[in-house]
Amino acid sequence: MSVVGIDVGFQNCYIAVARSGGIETIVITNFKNTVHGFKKFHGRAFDDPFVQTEKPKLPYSLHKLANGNTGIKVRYLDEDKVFTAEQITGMLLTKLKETAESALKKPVVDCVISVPSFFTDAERRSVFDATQIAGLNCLRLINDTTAVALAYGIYKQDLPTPEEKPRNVVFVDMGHSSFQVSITAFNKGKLKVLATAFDPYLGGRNFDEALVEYFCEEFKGKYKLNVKDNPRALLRLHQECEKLKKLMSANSSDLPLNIECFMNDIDVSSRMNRGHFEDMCAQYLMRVELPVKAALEQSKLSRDDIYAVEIVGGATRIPAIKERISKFFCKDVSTTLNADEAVARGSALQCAILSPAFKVREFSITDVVPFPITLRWKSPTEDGLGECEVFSKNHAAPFSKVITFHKKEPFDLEAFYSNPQDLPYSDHRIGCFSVQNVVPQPDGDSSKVKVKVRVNVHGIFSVSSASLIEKQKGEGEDMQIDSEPMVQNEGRAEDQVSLEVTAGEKQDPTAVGNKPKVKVKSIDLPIMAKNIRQLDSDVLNNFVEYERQMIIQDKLVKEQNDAKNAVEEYVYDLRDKLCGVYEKYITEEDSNRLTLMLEDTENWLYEDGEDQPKQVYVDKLDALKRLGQPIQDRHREHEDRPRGFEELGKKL
Ligand code: ATP
Ligand code: K
Ligand code: MG
Repeated sequence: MSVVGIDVGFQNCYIAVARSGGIETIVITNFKNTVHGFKKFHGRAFDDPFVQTEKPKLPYSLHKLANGNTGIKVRYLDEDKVFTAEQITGMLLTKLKETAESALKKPVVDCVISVPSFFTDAERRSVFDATQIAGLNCLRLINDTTAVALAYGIYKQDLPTPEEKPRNVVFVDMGHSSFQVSITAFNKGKLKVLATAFDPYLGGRNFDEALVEYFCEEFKGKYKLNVKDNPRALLRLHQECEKLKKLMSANSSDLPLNIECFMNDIDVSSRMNRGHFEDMCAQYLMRVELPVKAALEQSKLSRDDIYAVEIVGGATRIPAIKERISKFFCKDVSTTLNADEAVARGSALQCAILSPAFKVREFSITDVVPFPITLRWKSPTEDGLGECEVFSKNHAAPFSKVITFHKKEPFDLEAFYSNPQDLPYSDHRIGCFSVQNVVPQPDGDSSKVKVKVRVNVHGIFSVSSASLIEKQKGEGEDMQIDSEPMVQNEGRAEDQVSLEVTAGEKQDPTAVGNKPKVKVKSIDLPIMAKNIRQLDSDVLNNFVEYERQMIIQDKLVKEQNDAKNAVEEYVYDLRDKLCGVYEKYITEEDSNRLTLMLEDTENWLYEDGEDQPKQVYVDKLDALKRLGQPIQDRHREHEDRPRGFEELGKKL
């Protein structure tokens, strides 16, 4: 079984595999010519402003799904069909999986997939569903910058011991669509993310778009061309601008932009240089400092505490971006890691660590919660609502907490992100978790209900379990329940359980302390999750089945094509040989008859034989071979004869 890491980028995808010799990148895809740019439609409502601004720029159309989410229309088997984001990413992952399998000649099932650190619960659940559709076993959704941190730290021999002051490293990843910063503390055998900050809408594409805008304006005046009305020309301009942007990273002099037959048979040309480009992009360059600054502030470190600033991601090659980061930290940026592959390589390393099938040095990862999470419930207080922030920003994750409620009946816990303005999109709901079967105590009093909330290894939130604590006879009313230091392990990742938080109707300030443990009986309560932004299991199962059918269908289409091509090849091959090497081994009459038949077959392939079941081609090929084979045999016999004599001669 292979152990792989997958970086699904907005523009580029990488798969890396862990082998005994180290990590190797095996698959690289670039979406330019296919459906691309759908990464940010996961968990997004169709009406989301981002979706609406993207819509006109895409080479495919978007549709509102029944649940309000974004559907993507693509052509499949000569038909237009609307797929969910999960299905589209599922198809992409299937392709990556197949490509990796044929490269490795081994099945690929276990994997770790990277996601941006700012991905919300809905986005993570959606990507996770996509992995299921592709038949992958995703051991972890890892944050991009955390994967990079692992790739950086695992081979370092000189990290401080656990007792020493950690080594703090800043990781910066600017890709095509987004910008992420993390600050991570390393000690031997472990890393702890201290803070993450991001601009989910700042990436290389903004710089391409600035150039496109500029040249569209220029060509309007200079050539009277309305480029925006011509999607094909606009796409070409985009590609040329991206090339120009990359050239400007290496070259500060004036550079030409020439596109022949650009539009209406007109050749266009212009020039650009780095200085001008930077002026044009000032509004984007200004935004570079914000997340960098925010991350440093949140980490509570000073610049002097930073050991290195490591940059990855294609867009960090823009000199002005490097300069800004370097200036902020008063330090040169480092490029220790492969800027394009680091995310996939780190993910593969994490997969190797989590997979029981692979032996690798242990390295513990503590990540963070990107956005604070609050629970809300009905309560008979003044405003009728109780509220508690269960995870603060940059809280360690994965992590579980136990909260105690005092309730007489079943209740709902509404989970949402505390600060809607921080989110990459406007919907701050996470879901609603109903704690069921809650009853009062026999004496009519409220029952203590212990609820466990958790952010798991994928960064997904849930109310994971609940139990009702039955009062035992003779126990005092204000009985305290001690926090139970139950440490659960998920995979081999570190998982922690915090002390108890008390929240509920009776606002008793339950001191969490070292009170003696009392014997209690606890009853597990069922939890029903509602409005979770995840596919229902039957919908997911349908998608899994549909994807399986598509894989079978694709295989059938491929086999059919192969069978058809085999007939075509045989026709050409035999016809050539009939006038060549086979000429001596067939009568003229037979040769003419066969040539005619080959011609008929060729015509048939373009007409009735254009689209036939595989077996029809197989039969056709067999029929031709029955005629061709004897000629080939006579030819071979003759060819072999002299050699046969030679062999015989040697023996004699
Ligand atoms: P994301 O991380 O946003 O999902 P991604 O992972 O696909 O996107 P990367 O592959 O890291 O993105 O980077 C692609 C971006 O980097 C593109 O915008 C590309 O034009 C840009 N890029 C690559 N090389 C250079 C260069 N030499 N100079 C400037 N930009 C570059
Ligand atoms: K990438
Ligand atoms: Mg990326």
